[in-house]
Amino acid sequence: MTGFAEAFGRTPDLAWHAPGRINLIGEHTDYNDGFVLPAAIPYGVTAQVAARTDGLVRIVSAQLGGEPAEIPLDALAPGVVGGGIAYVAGVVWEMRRRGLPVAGVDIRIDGDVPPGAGLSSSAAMECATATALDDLWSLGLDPLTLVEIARAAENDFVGMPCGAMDQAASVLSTAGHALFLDTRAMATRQVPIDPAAAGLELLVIDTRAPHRLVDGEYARRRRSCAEACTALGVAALRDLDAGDLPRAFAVLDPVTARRVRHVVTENTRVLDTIALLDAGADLRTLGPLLTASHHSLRDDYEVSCAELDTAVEAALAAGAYGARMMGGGFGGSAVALVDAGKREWVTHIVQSAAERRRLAAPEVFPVAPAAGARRVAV
Ligand code: GAF
Repeated sequence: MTGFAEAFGRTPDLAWHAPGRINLIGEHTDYNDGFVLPAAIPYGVTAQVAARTDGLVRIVSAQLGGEPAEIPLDALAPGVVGGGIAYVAGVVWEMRRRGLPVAGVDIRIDGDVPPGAGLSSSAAMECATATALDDLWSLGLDPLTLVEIARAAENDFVGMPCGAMDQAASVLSTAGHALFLDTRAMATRQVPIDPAAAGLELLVIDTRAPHRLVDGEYARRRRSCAEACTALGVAALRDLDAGDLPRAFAVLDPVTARRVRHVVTENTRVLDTIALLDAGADLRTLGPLLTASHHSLRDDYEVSCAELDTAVEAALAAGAYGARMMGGGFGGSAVALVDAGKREWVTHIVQSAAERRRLAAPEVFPVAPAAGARRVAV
């Protein structure tokens, strides 16, 4: 693994760590002005940075290895670099695009978010870079601006049209809380959640399913939502509620109407979850909402896959109170709410189910809501 000194022949000036995330509920709602409830996880990315005076941006990744990528600031443009490095370079590019006083810099990225698990390793890379550069250049940017910079890097430099959930979770989360985010107002509230105190655990089930067509299908879902808005005369699907669904099914083709139904019902499920948490309800009562979210993503939004469905069904059969796929879909991870003492049993049942269907063996591990981006020792 390449260290900073080995890569650049000098020591870093400072370092920031930004976490990946789980999402309790609120899937494919963030680009529809809707509600989400993610939480940071104790896995993430650290960006070590050191200022340069020659206008050169050098980037190295501990995981990718190899020689640092070297790009003169003036040459930074979408398409110039690819792979994992693009999430980092994109942040520098976006800061420059905003007219911020960007200079040359050496950046080393090191992360422990399982790659391809749908736990937002890319947002963690962007947010670690954005927060470290904000500090290095004393930009004084507020956290929401850092979220927007990270998201813009992914949208406009990398070319992935994501919403703001992952970057918001990475920057704004606090330990022991889920982050309730209204993506229209970009208003947030920290919602205390303590599964351990209730004898429960949130288990991540990384299906290790290879992502298939994720980006293309994601963009297609976004287009369907935009087309539905035009046809129904609303600014965003957030503006619809259950009473509008009969009209959606009358006006739209059946597939697009089902996409709309997912977004409308998912927003309601997030608000119902928040209501339960605010009322101090037993966390077990969240379970049916999580499972209903999965069914809606599977049947109406059609972003699940055999691996995710198998994981969710097996976790429920093993006694989970609720389980659902997370993130964009077509692979990645599910989350299950289980009795803490049942972790090994659930793992066994989930792995056996995958084996019976000749699917990759899932990795199962617990996560507790962790802190958002923070400065760490170099
Ligand atoms: C991916 C995206 F990056 C998020 O913005 C969000 O849309 C999610 O898929 C689906 O809820 O993680």
